[in-house]
Amino acid sequence: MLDELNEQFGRPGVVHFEAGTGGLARAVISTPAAEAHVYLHGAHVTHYRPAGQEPVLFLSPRSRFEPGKAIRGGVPIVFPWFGARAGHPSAPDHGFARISEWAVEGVGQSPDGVVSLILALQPSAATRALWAPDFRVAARVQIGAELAIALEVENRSAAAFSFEEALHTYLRVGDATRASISGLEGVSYLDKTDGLRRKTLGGEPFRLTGETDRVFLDTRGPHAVADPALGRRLVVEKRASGNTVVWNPWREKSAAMADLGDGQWRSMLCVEAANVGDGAVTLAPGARHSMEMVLRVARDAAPT
Ligand code: TA6
Repeated sequence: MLDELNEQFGRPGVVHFEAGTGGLARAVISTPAAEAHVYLHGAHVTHYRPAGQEPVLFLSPRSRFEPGKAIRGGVPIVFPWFGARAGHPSAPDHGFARISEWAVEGVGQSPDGVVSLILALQPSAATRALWAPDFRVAARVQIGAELAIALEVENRSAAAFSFEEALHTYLRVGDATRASISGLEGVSYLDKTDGLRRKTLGGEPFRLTGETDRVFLDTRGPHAVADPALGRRLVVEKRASGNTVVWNPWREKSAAMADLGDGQWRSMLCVEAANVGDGAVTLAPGARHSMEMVLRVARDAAPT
């Protein structure tokens, strides 16, 4: 399979396909602007490092890389439901997209050097056993001075369907206890650590002080994560996403996560472009919806 992928989509010195961790197939992208890894498993971006910067995405050193299992870190694609699926206790958390094998549909490079990969997921017996509608999901990953991921969902059924989605981005930070997020001031959220109670953030940038699991409502971003430990700010811009999820399991919960490991919680901060809950998307037959997240290291001064 790798030979065929390299024959059809490889670009010498820029994009090649290889067996990655666990033997899972991945695209390795290398340009003067950035490098990245994209696994066909889950269309999962696991690594993105702009030139001259530390990696921007966190990847757990204990992550599993196995068929049917989610990779812990990078940008998991959550579709067609978020979290546990109500009424289906045996359904995989966060849907089946991130544990499915996606097909490479195209690889390109623009004149300015930005590399684009298109991966697609269509129904299989495994997905139909979980979710009946006929669909096509395409992930467009663009690697350059910014990382852009667009998730386009098409309804190929004869009836409308609703879905939830998230780009469950694990940002790499030097120390989550010192980081802060701006762009959420005054935004209401559901607090999953407190019985989904609806609350409103204050007027200051949001600093995490413990386990954090919040679904922010009706926020278009952009959000900026100030990371004084690494002396940088990460900017997350969104398009067609009304929710932002912020998550860090913190000390106790992460110690119980076999694929995360002690202390790793300090190096990660999930800021997720999403459409979930009341923000779920409903598509008429033949309709499409595209949500996008653009991630970059701010060029301005180091955070205060
Ligand atoms: O996005 C936050 C969240 O829904 C948390 O509640 C936590 O479950 C996290 O996702 C990780 O989920 P996972 O299935 O990847 O362990």
